[in-house]
Amino acid sequence: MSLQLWTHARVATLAADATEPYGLIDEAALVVEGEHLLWVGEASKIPADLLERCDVLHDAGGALITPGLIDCHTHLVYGGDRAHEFELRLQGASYEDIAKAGGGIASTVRATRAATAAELELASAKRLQALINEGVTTIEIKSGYGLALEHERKTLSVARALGGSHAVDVRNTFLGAHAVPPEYAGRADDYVDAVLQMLPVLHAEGLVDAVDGFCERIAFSTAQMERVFQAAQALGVRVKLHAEQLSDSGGAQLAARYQALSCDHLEWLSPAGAQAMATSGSVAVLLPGAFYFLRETRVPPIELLRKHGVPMAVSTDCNPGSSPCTSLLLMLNMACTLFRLTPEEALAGVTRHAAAALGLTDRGVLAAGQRADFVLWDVQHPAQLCYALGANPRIQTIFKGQPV
Ligand code: DI6
Ligand code: FE
Repeated sequence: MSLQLWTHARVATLAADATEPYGLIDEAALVVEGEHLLWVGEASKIPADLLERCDVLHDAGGALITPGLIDCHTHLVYGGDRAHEFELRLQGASYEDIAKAGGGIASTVRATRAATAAELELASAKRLQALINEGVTTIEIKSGYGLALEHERKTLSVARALGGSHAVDVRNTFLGAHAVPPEYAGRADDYVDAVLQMLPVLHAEGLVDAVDGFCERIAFSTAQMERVFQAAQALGVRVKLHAEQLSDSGGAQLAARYQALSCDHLEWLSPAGAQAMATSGSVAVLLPGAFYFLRETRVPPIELLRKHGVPMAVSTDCNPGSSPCTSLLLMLNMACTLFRLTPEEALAGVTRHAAAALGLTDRGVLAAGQRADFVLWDVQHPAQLCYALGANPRIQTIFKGQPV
């Protein structure tokens, strides 16, 4: 098989065991075989026999190379938009007020149900392309605006189709337990029964890679979420949870008992919740876009997460209500500015730890055996990716060994 050699690059491997910050290697080289990396290190140390076999040569022109970015928490496939609610909030209504008055998630459910699969795909492809333009090579997409079998199926099928038509890997998450749909108003437990019926059907159709829920006083209780987690566990599907976003409901402890891949948001995470996450190995997915857009004032307990060694990921939470955001680079800046992550933590949060939040072990760092998903950037140092606001210094993306 032909081998590709990339030279004249600075590489930030983001490897967990690296001795240099960001795993930086000056004058680095990468050897790609097919869809995977065969060798990564200092150019001067490439074994001679390997160098001899490289028949396709690329000059990175001094670019910084990072792993392909991973957006591990999005609700990218939805109908309509919520700009009108943005206006209402600027007149003083709160996110919870709007949700209680039948707006919020419910209004996006109406628009998503009304849209055809083709319409949803067209609208969502624009958002996906914006993320790809910033170097995203893996993205998680949740359902949760259909809330009925045919519409959850439509959403998850559109997500799969987007993965097929774009140079990006899509991981599907079933978020049937996102909100109680209007036809179940006042009957949340009955709706959970319906979710338990949808899950095995969608799973059998190959549409579900993970299961998520919104555990919050305006959504589902821990007892209701536990029923969904039991059903996921019975199918061997990993779980995640929107937990402690608006209040401390003990969702993190529940999720930890089910070895959740991640708990997400976490503004109200308690010490006991952080301890539970550390024990279960769950990733803390931080969503500064939602924090910013909802003008939250309570920052996730970063120091507590550090103290317990809980890995932190960073994501857009791309959704029409609380984070209409299609820039993962902007989230890098906000994670640092708003949450006080170091740039190295933030970058690990969109690479290595984001992979872990999706249960993926073959990407997120640049090392032999990993997928050849990487990005060339027109910057000198990785901190510049976090420092700039609204810049996109991407030069080129390589996805599964091939230029995008
Ligand atoms: N938490 C969020 O921030 C989004 N979903 C969730 O469970 C918001 C969804 C929306 O407002 O449409
Ligand atoms: Fe979310």
